Formats: sequence, structure tokens, C-alpha cells
Amino acid sequence: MSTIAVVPGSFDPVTLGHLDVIGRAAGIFDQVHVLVVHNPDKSALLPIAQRVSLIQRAIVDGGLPGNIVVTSWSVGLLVDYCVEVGAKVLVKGIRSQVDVAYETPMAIVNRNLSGVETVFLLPDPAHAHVSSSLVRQVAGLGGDVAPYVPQVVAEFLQSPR
Ligand code: COD
Repeated sequence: MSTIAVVPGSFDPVTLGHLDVIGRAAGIFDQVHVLVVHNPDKSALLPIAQRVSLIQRAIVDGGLPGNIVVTSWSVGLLVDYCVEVGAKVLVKGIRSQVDVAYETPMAIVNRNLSGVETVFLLPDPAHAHVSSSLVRQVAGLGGDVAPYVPQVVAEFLQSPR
């Protein structure tokens, strides 16, 4: 039986840290669904459809495997999507104790709600300091975000909109 894993995030925008986790998940699981979800605790920069499009282009440009699909979810719980598509696993990236404290209760509640397990992947040290909020801040102040994001995202953020 093939195992579907969901890699959820706000991906606002997708970073090299996200892409690293997505690529490694795709090497472990049969199918990976990258799921763009609105996080009500964060103020959004990009519309959801734009985030999906940038992830799709970054995956192609980065030569990631073909077992990855990118989509979004806006109704109900994250695990409702997992149940709908038959995914048994959520994959999250853990950069620090802050991520552990944020993700651990959600992992337990998600398992209680649905039986879906959460697998934590450690980051590539080269990208462990990277976050979308840092990228939003640097881009908003006119700085160069190219070291932190796929090229397609850097070009998009630095183009006039
Ligand atoms: N290296 C490795 N991993 C990274 C990096 C990096 N540089 N940067 C981010 N990550 C990881 C994060 O730790 C996270 O696991 C994932 O990538 C996505 O990060 P973000 O910042 O894009 O997304 P978040 O943290 O805003 O998460 C949004 C979610 C919607 C996924 C989250 O809020 C969530 O799981 N919500 C649950 C909603 C729900 O159903 N609640 C009820 C039950 S808990």
C-alpha cells in the first residue's frame, strides 16, 4: 500500500528550508502532498494561489521528484484533508525548541482527532535559520532575499507588483 504524507505550511513564501523538507519527505514516502494552509496567527503577504504557484515552480526548477503534488486547504481541520486523501502522516520541520513547543501539542491533538501521525524532520543546517517571516521582513525593507528562497520566489518578490 502506498503511503501518502502531507507537508503542510503557510509557505508565505516558500523558502529553501521548506524545499529541503519537501524534497526529503519525497524521498521517504510514496506520495507527498504539499498543502498550503492559511495560518490565522500570521498576517499574510501572498494570496494562497500565488503561494501554490511559486511552490510548484520551485519544485520543477529544483529538480525535485515527481511524486509531489501541491494544493491548498481552507475548510476545517488539517487532518480533515489527511482523511479525505487517505494520508497517514504529517511531516513538519523542526528548527529549534520553539518549533518543538509549537508543534508537539498540535501533533498530539492531530493524532487524537484522526490517528494521523506527525513525523518531524530536522533541517539542513544551511537553512535552519530561515523562515518565511524573516524573508517577508527582509523583502519588505528592500533587502536581498536570494540566499533564503528559490530563485523564482526571489525574482517574484523583487519584481514590481
Ligand atoms: N527548515 C526546516 N523546516 C522549516 C523551515 C526551515 N528553514 N522553515 C519552516 N519549516 C517548517 C516549519 O517548522 C513547519 O513545520 C513547516 O515548515 C511550515 O512552516 P510555515 O511557517 O510555512 O507554516 P506555519 O508554521 O505557519 O504552519 C501552518 C499550519 C497550518 C501548518 C499550522 O498552523 C498547523 O498545523 N495548523 C493546524 C490547524 C489545525 O487543524 N488545528 C487543529 C488541530 S492542532
